[in-house]
Amino acid sequence: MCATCGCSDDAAVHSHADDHSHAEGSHTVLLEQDVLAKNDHLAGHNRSRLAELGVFAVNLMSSPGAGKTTLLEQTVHALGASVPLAVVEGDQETLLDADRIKASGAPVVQINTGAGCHLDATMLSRALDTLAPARGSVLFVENVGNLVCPALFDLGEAARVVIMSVTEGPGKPLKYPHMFASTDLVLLNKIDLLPYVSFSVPEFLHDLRHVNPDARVVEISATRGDGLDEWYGWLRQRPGRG
Ligand SMILES: Nc1nc2c(ncn2[C@@H]2O[C@H](COP(=O)(O)OP(=O)(O)OP(=O)(O)O)[C@@H](O)[C@H]2O)c(=O)[nH]1
Ligand SMILES: [Zn+2]
Ligand SMILES: [Zn+2]
Ligand SMILES: [Zn+2]
Repeated sequence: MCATCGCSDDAAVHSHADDHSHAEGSHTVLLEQDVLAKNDHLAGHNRSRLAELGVFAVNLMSSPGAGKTTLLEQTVHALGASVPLAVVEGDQETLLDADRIKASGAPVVQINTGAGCHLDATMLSRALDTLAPARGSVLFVENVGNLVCPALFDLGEAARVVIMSVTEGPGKPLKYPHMFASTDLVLLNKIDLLPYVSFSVPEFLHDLRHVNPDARVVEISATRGDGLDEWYGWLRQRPGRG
């Protein structure tokens, strides 16, 4: 995991609305010894909370600039009238992405991670307190642009989506295997630029299959609209880990 990231230093402060209990003293010590174990525990709380609300949470991950916010803007325009949607925006600084989503018409909260390079389950829990997503909604969590540690932090999401753009060059699934191995869906974005960049789709698919034989792949252009109906179809099915 990321050794320099300070985003996971909060004490394990959480209530147990459900029935489970544990000795909070030893519990906290254990969790301090293992940031990921603590995170996984809180992710479990988020998962139960989202399930009780019937909210389908999608953790959207990519390199910076792959097209996450553009895709979300398009999705809000296309589905916002028929499906309740909400968005959590993660960035190190600024409200820029949240302002873009707000302008497209969906409820949104921005989380700034400061020096941190990923979202964790505590941050999502706090965002849920503020956002209070509607029963039955689809909740998009735009993770911090980073192909490394976001893959290690379970947020309690039902499904993971990686956006990879054709401008990023070859070999990404092999160089960042954890990210690509843990995803349910890969959106290969910016295919409108294929004539202008050196990128082989068959080579990408070949590399991806090495680390993840099962992930679904959809080729899209978030700006031009190619493939987006298939993405909306995937969202409507709400496939996930259950
Ligand atoms: N040509 C082309 N450009 C795109 C496409 N999708 C996004 N872009 C452009 O790529 C740039 C980055 O898009 P964003 O949606 O801001 O990317 P992001 O992943 O949200 O970026 P961060 O939040 O900074 O990680 C913008 O200039 C978009 O207009 C696409 O399908 N084709
Ligand atoms: Zn607990
Ligand atoms: Zn963005
Ligand atoms: Zn990190």
